[in-house]
Amino acid sequence: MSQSSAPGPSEAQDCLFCKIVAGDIPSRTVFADEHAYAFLDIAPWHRGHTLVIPRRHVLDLVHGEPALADLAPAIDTVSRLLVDRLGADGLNLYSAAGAVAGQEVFHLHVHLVPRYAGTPGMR
Ligand code: DGP
Repeated sequence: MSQSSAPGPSEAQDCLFCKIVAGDIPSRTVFADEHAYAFLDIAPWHRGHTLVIPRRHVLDLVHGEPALADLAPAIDTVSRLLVDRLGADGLNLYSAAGAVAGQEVFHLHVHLVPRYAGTPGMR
């Protein structure tokens, strides 16, 4: 049982986050490396809420070729950067795989959400 991560042409062309990676839709860059791009979420749950995505189109954590390893260095770097620079007290890491799990944009993304003492729950 295997699934390709290669999208059909229309799937990648229509993908919001592929357009952000390509620079066709503006975003606020937090970090970038060879495999990953990190940018501020447009609707932050808390200050500094950042999305880390693979440059290549992968649907989610469980559909398509595994890509989490591509994101690991960026996740390590951005998590520490957010906490250090923003003075956060902690951080949540979250990723939805599939509409049933709450995924709304179907290009793998990891939410990094800085947390501040005295603020309410995750969303
Ligand atoms: P999810 O619900 O887990 O699929 O998260 C999708 C996130 O993507 C959501 O928190 C809002 C964010 N988002 C949607 N459209 C845009 C956009 O055009 N720019 C940015 N920066 N973030 C977006």
